[in-house]
Amino acid sequence: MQLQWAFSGRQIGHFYNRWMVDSDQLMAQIRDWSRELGFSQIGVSGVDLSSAEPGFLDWLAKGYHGGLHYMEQHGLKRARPAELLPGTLSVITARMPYLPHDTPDDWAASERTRLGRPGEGVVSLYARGRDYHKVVRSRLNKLCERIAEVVGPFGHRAFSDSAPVLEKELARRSGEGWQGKHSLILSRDARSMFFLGEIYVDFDLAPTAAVADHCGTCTACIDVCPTQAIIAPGVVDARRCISYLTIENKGAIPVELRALMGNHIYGCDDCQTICPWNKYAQKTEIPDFDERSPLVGQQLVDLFAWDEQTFLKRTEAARSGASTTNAGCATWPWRWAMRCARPAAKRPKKSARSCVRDSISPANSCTSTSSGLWNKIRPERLPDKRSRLPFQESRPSASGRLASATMCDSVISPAT
Ligand code: B12
Ligand code: SF4
Ligand code: SF4
Repeated sequence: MQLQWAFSGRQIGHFYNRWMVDSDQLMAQIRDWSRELGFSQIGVSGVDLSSAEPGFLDWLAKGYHGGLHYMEQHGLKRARPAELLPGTLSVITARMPYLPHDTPDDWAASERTRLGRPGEGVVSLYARGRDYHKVVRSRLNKLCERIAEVVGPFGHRAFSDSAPVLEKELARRSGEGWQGKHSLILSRDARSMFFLGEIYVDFDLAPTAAVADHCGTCTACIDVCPTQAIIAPGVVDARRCISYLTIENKGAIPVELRALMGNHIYGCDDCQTICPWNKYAQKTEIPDFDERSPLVGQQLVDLFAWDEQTFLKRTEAARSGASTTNAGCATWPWRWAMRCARPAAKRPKKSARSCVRDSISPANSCTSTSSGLWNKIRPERLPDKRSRLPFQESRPSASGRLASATMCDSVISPAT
């Protein structure tokens, strides 16, 4: 569709030869393009997020960010788009579903049954495909190219968990969904299994309206959280969240939380799989989010037993772009075991066998796990030679949030 140039309606600042583009028409066009690119909704937010600042500051002041230092490093720039990228007048928000197209309808229940199999290591759904930071941002950049074809060159930057951006607040106020009691954004049509992304633009667009909260009296996510990380509706203490503990935590996992973590080895979806809205969560047609990782359904004892060669072979696909770690999947349970055994360990100096043995020793309190997870691990089955696995801390995304192979945002880096 060719856009018509007009002087009417809300108008944008960048244009060819002083002609102006009608903002409503432009938005209709952006929505069409975004659907082709795999986004399920586009919204627009203004840049004044001041009403969210006290909540954000309070969250930091209470220390709920734990070791996520990037959350405080840029101060209020996170809530002030025009300070992060001077000249920003509007923010285009987007959401991209990530459940693969062939996900069975009973996916949530079937994910929950994994939690009852203590020998299995459970990797969160969002981490089973390609690195979402790259997928979302590259598609947002394609969207920008199309916009530029119509409006001419314009100032912009695309983000998806790649810079100090208050993504949920931008999504909430632009109507991508409401903020659930688990603090994530969910909507009536997509539910919550989607990623968020934004484009900061230097022209003015009419904001889209927020939507009403539909949690009602439900408290399922709060009640199910194994570590009671949702300390109040909409407020998560990252220090207790399994996602943080398995991905971000650099030190020892607090003893009192270890047993509660069950068989989660990378991320956690419990507050989403229990959510009644998610029974009909939207799926994606984008093949990038198909399961690439060979870890789904894997037994922990087998993961521990992999030698380097097996590890390299089996994670070949995953290592070339999974949203897990560039070091490799097999290090996760190792990292976990070693954190239990050797707090603050950077590199393994012990054999796998002795690490796991230490992890499950009574002195380490791991044997108190109610799931019996550690009891299932037989140290005598593990290789006794010194580990040669590429045990390195996964390189963080530009935001430092989720591990990714490369830092995507070269413009605003170091982003957070
Ligand atoms: C830090 C972070 C984490 C931390 C902290 C989580 C958190 N809730 O803040 C940890 C490591 C624990 C984490 C985990 C996960 N994360 Co995360 N994370 C982020 C990150 C980088 C920043 C979030 C943030 O700004 N937190 C700061 C606090 C202050 O913000 P807030 O939680 O919205 O707090 C507000 C509310 O508490 C509100 N408030 C106060 N009172 C009340 C009362 C009510 C009723 C309500 C509703 C709100 C409310 O005020 C606060 C200030 O505005 C974003 C990416 C980004 N740049 O935004 C991804 C992001 C939020 N994460 C995401 C995902 C997918 C996850 C996981 C599902 C991954 C997984 N499967 O393991 C889990 C989910 C855990 C959970 N229940 O939150 C997605 C969420 C997509 C969505 N649908 O919303 C994001 C947006 C990344 C992306 N680009 O897609 N994450
Ligand atoms: S991701 Fe898991 S640990 Fe974190 S708040 Fe949700 S249920 Fe709790
Ligand atoms: S589980 Fe219930 S309270 Fe939690 S987000 Fe879903 S509807 Fe809201």
